[in-house]
Amino acid sequence: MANRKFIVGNWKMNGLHDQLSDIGDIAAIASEHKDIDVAICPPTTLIAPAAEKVPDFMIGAQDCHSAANGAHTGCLSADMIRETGALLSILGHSERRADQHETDADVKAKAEAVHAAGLGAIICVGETEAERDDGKAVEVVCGQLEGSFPEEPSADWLTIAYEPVWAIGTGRVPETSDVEEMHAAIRNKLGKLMGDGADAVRILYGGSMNGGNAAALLAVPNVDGGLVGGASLTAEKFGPIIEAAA
Ligand code: G2H
Repeated sequence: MANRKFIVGNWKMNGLHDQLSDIGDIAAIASEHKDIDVAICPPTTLIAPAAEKVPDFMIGAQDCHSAANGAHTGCLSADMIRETGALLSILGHSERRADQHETDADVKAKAEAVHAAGLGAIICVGETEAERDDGKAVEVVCGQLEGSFPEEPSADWLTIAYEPVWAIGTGRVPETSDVEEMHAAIRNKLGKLMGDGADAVRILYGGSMNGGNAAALLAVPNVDGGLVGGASLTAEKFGPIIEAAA
């Protein structure tokens, strides 16, 4: 049986309070499509006001520290994230793996902290263009998945996002045959890592998804949704992606 589609907007470092109206507009579109799940992960500053504005809509964070508390200036714990009203967190996005030097072990620890706090986790994996050109894309992505994988995985709280680094924010999208190959490899790896529950873990595609290409990407086997950056910032752009998934 196909998994319920999951469309997640990753606002990255975009959005001031004025943009709460966009979250309201997106939530209104999502409310018309009860057969799929939709979430927005705005900057941390907007989580609490967004959760208050649209209490029936899923709001998430973009990162979370693995420690419960302590001397980690500028960081937020999973309990703090939950208190803001977030229900999930993106973890190990390639921008954080590059900019903040996050390792697979860091991402695994974050996933376990998020789970302990009762939040969902979206673990991101993806190869660079050089790794793809070297024919190592599947090996790299499956290695990241294994290294980032939590000890007690369950589809109830865990989602995987495949985001080829070279497709992020570039307008370039892999061939659907390459997406199919990678998502099948991730599904196979999930089976080895967790056994029976693997088929229910949703695997999202991310990287320059937009209203024009979403339907084709979402129709690929084992693509259970999308993690969307630039095209999630307004209802005008994100609405067609939600509708393509519904
Ligand atoms: C990939 C994606 C969101 P964009 O990072 O996670 O961004 O859709 O802008 O490529």
